[in-house]
Amino acid sequence: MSVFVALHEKGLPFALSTVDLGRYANRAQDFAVPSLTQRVPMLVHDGFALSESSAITEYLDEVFPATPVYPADPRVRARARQVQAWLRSDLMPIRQERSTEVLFYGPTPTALSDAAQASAAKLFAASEALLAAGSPNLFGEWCIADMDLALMLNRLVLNGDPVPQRPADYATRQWQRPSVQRWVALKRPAL
Ligand SMILES: N[C@@H](CCC(=O)N[C@@H](CS)C(=O)NCC(=O)O)C(=O)O
Repeated sequence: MSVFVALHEKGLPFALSTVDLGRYANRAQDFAVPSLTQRVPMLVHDGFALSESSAITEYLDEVFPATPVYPADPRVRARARQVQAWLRSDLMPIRQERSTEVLFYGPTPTALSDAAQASAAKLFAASEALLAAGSPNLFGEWCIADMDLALMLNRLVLNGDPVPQRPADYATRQWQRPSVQRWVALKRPAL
């Protein structure tokens, strides 16, 4: 999702090709070899293949700098990368109990476990600390880390789980962004 959103924000034309993970298409030679990691997403640009979403969005910003998706200031950019790296490596109970199916197919009635509630408390604390009162974005101008943080928060917001007002409002606003809505509106196979 973050690569798709970054490409749209940057106004770069691209073709989207889906990989059937359920049938292990990521393990087939034509994907496994260029991706190195056998994981989606993978970008192929002029014969250069790259997987891992934040590596891809950082590459895109360096090669196509006209419309950046990362902040310009080194420390603010580092903070944005910190947020992305954290969201990709922590909060596993939320990711398991509120999978992206909640976002793109509908809510689940299962209550959050204690572990997921502890992860949620950590997510809310960081979000409250990062979001200044009334700020629509994390760091002034919108950046790709806004999409990542909103996605994590919306695993809870869109499921109807309790979320403090400021992060909830932020996540709801971020979800309306046209590039994000393009991803939300993509046609998906039935579960
Ligand atoms: N941190 C990686 C996560 C990528 C990832 O977890 N991809 C999953 C699908 S969401 C995948 O390809 N799973 C297949 C597998 O690992 O075999 C990124 O941001 O690109």
